[in-house]
Amino acid sequence: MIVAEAVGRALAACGAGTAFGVVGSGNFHVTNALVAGGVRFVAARHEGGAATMADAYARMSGRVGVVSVHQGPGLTNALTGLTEAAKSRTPLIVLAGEATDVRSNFHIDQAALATAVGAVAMRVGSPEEAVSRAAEAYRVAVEERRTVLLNLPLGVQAAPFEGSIDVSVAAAGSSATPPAGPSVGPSVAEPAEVGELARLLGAAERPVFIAGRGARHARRELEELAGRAGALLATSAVAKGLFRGSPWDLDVSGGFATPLAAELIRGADLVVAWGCALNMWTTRHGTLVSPGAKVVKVDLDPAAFTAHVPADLGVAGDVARVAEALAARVAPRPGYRSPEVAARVRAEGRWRDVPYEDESGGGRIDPRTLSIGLDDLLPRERIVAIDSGNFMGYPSMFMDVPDEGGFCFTQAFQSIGLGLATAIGAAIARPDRLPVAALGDGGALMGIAELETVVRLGLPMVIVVYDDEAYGAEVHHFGPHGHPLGTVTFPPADLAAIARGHGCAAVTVGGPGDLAGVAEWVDGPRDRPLLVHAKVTAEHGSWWLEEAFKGH
Ligand SMILES: Cc1ncc(C[n+]2csc(CCOP(=O)(O)OP(=O)(O)O)c2C)c(N)n1
Ligand SMILES: [Mg+2]
Repeated sequence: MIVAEAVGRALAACGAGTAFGVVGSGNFHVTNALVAGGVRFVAARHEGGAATMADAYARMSGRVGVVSVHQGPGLTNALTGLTEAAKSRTPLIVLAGEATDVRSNFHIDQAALATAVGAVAMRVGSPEEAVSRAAEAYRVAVEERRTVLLNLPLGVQAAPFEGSIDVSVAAAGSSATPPAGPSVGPSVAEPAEVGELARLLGAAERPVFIAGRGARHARRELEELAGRAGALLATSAVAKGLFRGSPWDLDVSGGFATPLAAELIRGADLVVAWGCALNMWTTRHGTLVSPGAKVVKVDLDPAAFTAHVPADLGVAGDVARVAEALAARVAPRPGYRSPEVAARVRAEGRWRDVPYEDESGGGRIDPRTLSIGLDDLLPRERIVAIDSGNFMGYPSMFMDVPDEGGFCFTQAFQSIGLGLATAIGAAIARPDRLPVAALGDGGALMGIAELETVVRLGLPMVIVVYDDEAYGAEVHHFGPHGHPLGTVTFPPADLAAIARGHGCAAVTVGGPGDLAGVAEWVDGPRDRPLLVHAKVTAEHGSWWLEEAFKGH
């Protein structure tokens, strides 16, 4: 066995989930060893796609994602996706060949590159540390929720490996730092802050809980506590769906919030953010939190307490455990949960309940009508992935998801072009659900290298392209000021024909009547992915986009 094989075998033995990559000479042996160790490998067509697939897979499966790339350009191609993962604290391991000879065409400072985008850089520096480094990379990914680059120098990779692949011994012997937080460590010791939060919950008339990424595992505990405290429930965009089915679910807080959700959150006298930093998106630049409201944050990372909308009280700990500890200490009270509020949530709690004037016409469909139509047609058991751009709010707001495992939102780096690969990774994590990718024409064409991957893997995916023949975000940003728009507008492209060329089914939608083609696919064998090329109306920009531009 050579070192590359030992690393692959060791990661497989650690329990690594699916691996994604583009194989070249520098990651050939390590990838094959992963496969020999029982890890599924998905070949992407671009390393950027592989990184995003692994990120989405890890988010939706709860397992460590692995990315396998060639040295140099293999890694640079992956960088945007890796940055998104690192910013989102996704547990990911990137295996990269490394040309350490500065005269090599493939040479770059890979460790510096990883560090620059927020990932952790490690290296297998000798055959002796092949297994211990792999085990340490795995531990840091899981326990510290980091994206870890494990560099595999070409010379070391090829050297013979004599040791054993016992990762339990290797992990115990590594110079590991302690785990990052109580989700993997001891239980919450009920610090004074828990008592103070119990007091605040016991006194609040109109409490609202906003759950973020750090609360996606804690629905039961949060619903139990919210029930006692009379709290209404909302989420950040990444945790969309967490409280689906609860009569007190306000859905997403922030730019995507319904008018009713915005009104009720603004009316809160206590906002408790659970694993949620209350950033500008979740709070509309702070305006959703009333100046008179007390703000509490419960988070593994105390740095969150002062970030964005600052907390009056911070409780360090795992969300589920803190909520559990509190439930025993809060006496049941009605709080915000009046019959009037219940009736309003029933009647106005979803975007599709909000009246609007359908602007479809002239061979183009109103993106709201498109999204509602798809919401009606597509099976409920779905997993929705959204790219970035002006269009992004339409599917986020009008397409329902069954729970927090039904929405995958890779938006921490705000890159366009990640949507299709996000949907692939999510689909692999949740084969029981219909994957839906919602893309703009710009993001779709940027990420289109992976369309072949969707077809090759036989994923029953619905890819919806909101085509305005433009970088709509830029058009609506600069157009109103009279700037020339030639750099951000494009001639029509026949995306349906491109999709058919790859082996997809495709339907072009220029009005509500054309959605019949989607219904036909849904009722058929679904043996090929479907691309819905929707020519959307684009007279004006979206309200969430105006929010976005305030943050530039
Ligand atoms: C990688 C990357 N390049 C450029 C941008 C700037 N940008 C933000 S939205 C956008 C337009 C996206 O166009 P499209 O996917 O068609 O969506 P639309 O805005 O038209 O709805 C661009 C270029 C970005 N966020 N990420
Ligand atoms: Mg566009």
